[in-house]
Amino acid sequence: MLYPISTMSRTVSDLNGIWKFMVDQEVTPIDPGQPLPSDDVMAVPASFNDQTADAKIRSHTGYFWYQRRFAVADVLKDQRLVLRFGSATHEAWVYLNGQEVGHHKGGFTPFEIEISDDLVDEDNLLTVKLSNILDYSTIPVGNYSESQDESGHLTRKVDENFDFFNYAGLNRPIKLYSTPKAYIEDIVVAPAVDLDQQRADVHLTVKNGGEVFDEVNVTILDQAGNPVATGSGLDEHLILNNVHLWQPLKAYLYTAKVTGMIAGKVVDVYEEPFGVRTVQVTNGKFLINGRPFYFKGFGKHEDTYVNGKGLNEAYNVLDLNLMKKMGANSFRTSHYPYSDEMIRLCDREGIVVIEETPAVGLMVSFTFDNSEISKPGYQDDTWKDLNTAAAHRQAIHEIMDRDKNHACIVMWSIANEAANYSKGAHEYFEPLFKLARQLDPQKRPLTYIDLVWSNPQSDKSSDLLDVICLNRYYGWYLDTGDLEVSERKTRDELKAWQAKYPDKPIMYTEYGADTIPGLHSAYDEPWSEEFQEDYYRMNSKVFDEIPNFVGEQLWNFADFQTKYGIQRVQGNKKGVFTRSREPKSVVRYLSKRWNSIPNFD
Ligand code: BDP
Repeated sequence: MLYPISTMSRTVSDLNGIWKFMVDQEVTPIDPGQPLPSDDVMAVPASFNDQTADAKIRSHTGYFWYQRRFAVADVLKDQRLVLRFGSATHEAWVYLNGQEVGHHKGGFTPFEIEISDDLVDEDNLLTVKLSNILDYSTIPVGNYSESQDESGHLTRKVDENFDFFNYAGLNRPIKLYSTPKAYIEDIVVAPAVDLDQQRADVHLTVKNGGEVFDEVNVTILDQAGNPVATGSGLDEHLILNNVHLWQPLKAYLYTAKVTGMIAGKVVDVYEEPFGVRTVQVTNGKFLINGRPFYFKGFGKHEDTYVNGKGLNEAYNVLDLNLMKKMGANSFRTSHYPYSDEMIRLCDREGIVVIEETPAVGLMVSFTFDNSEISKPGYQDDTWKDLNTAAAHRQAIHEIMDRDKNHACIVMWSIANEAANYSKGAHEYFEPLFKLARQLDPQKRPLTYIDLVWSNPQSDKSSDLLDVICLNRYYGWYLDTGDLEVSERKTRDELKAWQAKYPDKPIMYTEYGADTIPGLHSAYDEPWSEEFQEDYYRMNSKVFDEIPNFVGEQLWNFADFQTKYGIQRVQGNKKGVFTRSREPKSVVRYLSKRWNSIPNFD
């Protein structure tokens, strides 16, 4: 799927702004062809939850509606017109002038609807019904229940099986774009690089949609806009000599300019930026451009005040600037694919990304008692009760479709903290890994992220992973406050992983301690800023002893909102920045450490 851009053959209009909004009480049926019977409004893109002063609307679970009007300029009427939702969380039914024109399930990936035939001349009514229901068939996974009071009123409830607020709505931009009737539908860029010869063979595949071009030309432009290679056809190999590599924190982007022609005339033009780099896992190292790379950075969230999970580009820019200042080079899109805009920004800024599917909460019976888990044949109900495989496959398809060309993405995470320790995990994950390997034109490494109970003995499917990625909270959830015992456990476990898989790189994808900014303790107690620093120092010390250790991504970049809970104080406080991005004192320690660790060994 191509990102909507304007070129000499394409226009993009923005349908963001203020939309009508209404929570569906499921009492009177809503007619999508009529003005919504509501005076409420919501800004788009943004989650609806934190834009309201009404607690009931904020926590509404079920269905809700958005609506706006738009007109299309006459000059565009003979064009192919496409409505593009950057995301609609989590399920959407789209109506144009009262007719259902599209449906999509999955809250973190874009979808498009061709609407050329459904438009009326002057004033089009666009109505979107959404649902924020999550259950055992969706990713993320939610514990869903319904109850009815005496008057028959239905209450729906989602108890999130994950640790972030279930922000929903039209979270990402809504655009209306035009293409000609013969159009470039997709471009796949797969560069094969000969590092010694500084040469890249860029395999470009172009998909022609609608009417058929009789000629397709491809030009690769360098970063200054000069043509450096040309070719023609839908399936081309273009050679770049003296290739400029895309490097972590030193991005270099080429542009593939594709032109579709009919009868000697240019019909459609699209420009796809791309970087050239190699990614490889070998001998316990993670190589980027042939050199052992060390990940320094974060697990993050799309989470800001008021916008919720809505696109917030100023925060995106600030976050990357704060990362760079700290000497960080990477983050994981925990626990869902982030916006197109963020991924494109990372391409430009040279930030290395591990992109995760929305598969979080694939574990139905979490317990802090792990006495049974390491026994061979351990099984809980997860893989019997969950029915997520179809949604998971769809998410992998959609992520690859959207993000396959991005140089910044160096690895895909298939899931976060699933019950990999339970019998049935291998059967569940094997086909998904196979699918991802088959779909990725750049053949990036694959991983999933392991919960603490998935250890070298208990993890049933770690053989599928290219990199062992661990979320560990020794000293926080386990042996709280005891950093001596935690240091020993951290070391023992990392050594055990390394012994089990001497050729697989190992990294931490989460480790952290909730910290209230401004809370100090002469005894370095948990929740204090002192403890947070001690905790990170302990972990750093052990990391530096493990030969195959290739990276540290801490939890979390910033404090973020969650559901209520006795362990949460207006959200998760493991951020090294507050939710408004003020640094906690540990940022000084981490900046010093990361600025002194090179990106490459
Ligand atoms: C891990 C989860 C993450 C949580 C974190 C925590 O992957 O989403 O926020 O723990 O508890 O289990 O802080």
